[in-house]
Amino acid sequence: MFELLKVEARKAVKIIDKHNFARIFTHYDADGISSGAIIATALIRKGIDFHISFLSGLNEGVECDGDLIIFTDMGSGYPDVISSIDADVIVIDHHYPVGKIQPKRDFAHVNPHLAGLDGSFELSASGTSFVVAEEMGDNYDLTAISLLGIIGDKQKIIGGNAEIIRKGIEKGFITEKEGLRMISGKVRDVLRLSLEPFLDFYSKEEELEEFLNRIGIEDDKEFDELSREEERRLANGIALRILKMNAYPGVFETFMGKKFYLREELIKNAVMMSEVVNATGRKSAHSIGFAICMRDERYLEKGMDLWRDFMKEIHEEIEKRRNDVKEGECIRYLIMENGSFTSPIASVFSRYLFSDKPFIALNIKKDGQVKVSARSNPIMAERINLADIMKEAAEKVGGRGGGHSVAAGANITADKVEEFIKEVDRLCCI
Ligand SMILES: [Mn+2]
Repeated sequence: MFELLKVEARKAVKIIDKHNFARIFTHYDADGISSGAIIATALIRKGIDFHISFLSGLNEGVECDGDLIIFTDMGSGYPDVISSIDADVIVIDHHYPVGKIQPKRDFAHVNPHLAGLDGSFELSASGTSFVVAEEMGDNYDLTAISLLGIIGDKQKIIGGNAEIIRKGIEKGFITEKEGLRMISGKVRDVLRLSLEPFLDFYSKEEELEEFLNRIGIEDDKEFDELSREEERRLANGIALRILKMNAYPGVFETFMGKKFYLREELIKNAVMMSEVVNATGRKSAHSIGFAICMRDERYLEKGMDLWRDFMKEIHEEIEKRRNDVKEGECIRYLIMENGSFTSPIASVFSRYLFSDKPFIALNIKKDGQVKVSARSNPIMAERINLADIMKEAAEKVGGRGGGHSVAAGANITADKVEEFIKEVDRLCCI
């Protein structure tokens, strides 16, 4: 199924082979960090040096040093930035391509959307990076790392993703088990801290105790050591709780069914590793997540600490902000000033607490810039494409926007917030 994508991947490898140094720029989330780690590992194995940087986006352009620039999990949405680079360039991305890239030198654009594949749900940037790595040598162990981006971007285990996981299982680097695809730890901590699913137990200790009593599971048992029968009872309890929350029913497939363990990695539970890597990115400690993906044990403990801090902060932020959500005609939105973690908050709110309309989170930063995260779900996406809406509404107020149909973003300025929201609401009503 990757044939067309592989043609472009081979073109990328040909370009790589001309160089002995690569400058990598990647996105700072779990998909971006794992994509960067996959390409970096494949380069090292070919004796090619690299220097990697983690970016939140390409809005401010990028300072390129070197003769070979590789972008992962970004680039497809910024044809002007890519076209302006005077070096060989490779873009490995799964965001919907916009405009036309006019490269100055050698160029390869490895993107599932350009190869007849679905990049929104069926192939992540990390999976696309693996397709390139596979063309570079015996890199099957990296299937495990690509799983982190698949989970981090909440993609589905179908299509290209399923194909890569199947390869990882076949080569023995990934094991698959029936069960709940959730984080590791004591049952009580997992249920309190989990964001996928979000169970709303964070400061409801008594409710949690009662919940566990009712289904007959001890709260200090290790989640990964539950018997199948216990896990089945827990799954039922969780399903009921989520249904009562008014969550989007499609959330179930992100955590029910199969769980994955990674043979060679520092963290065995794939969801846990994805979350730890994601947390390091959100806490501006990307290199720690990157080092964990590169199997450098020295950074594991620091990564776990960052994850615990991140969990605490995000749950506190959720509790603080949930009463500030406003309702428009066809959207719900939240305006924060100097808030933290705009996009994870938008994910939890849109999937679990306010799932009936597209959800827009706006974070006004001190410098007057506003980061916007927009979220919907596949049912709404049949009618409205948030990537288009973010682009159109942002451009109307002099900003930029884009992304995926169900998860998009924009950057605007603080004085335009009201006008922007009105325009987004109008576009979502059409
Ligand atoms: Mn991604």
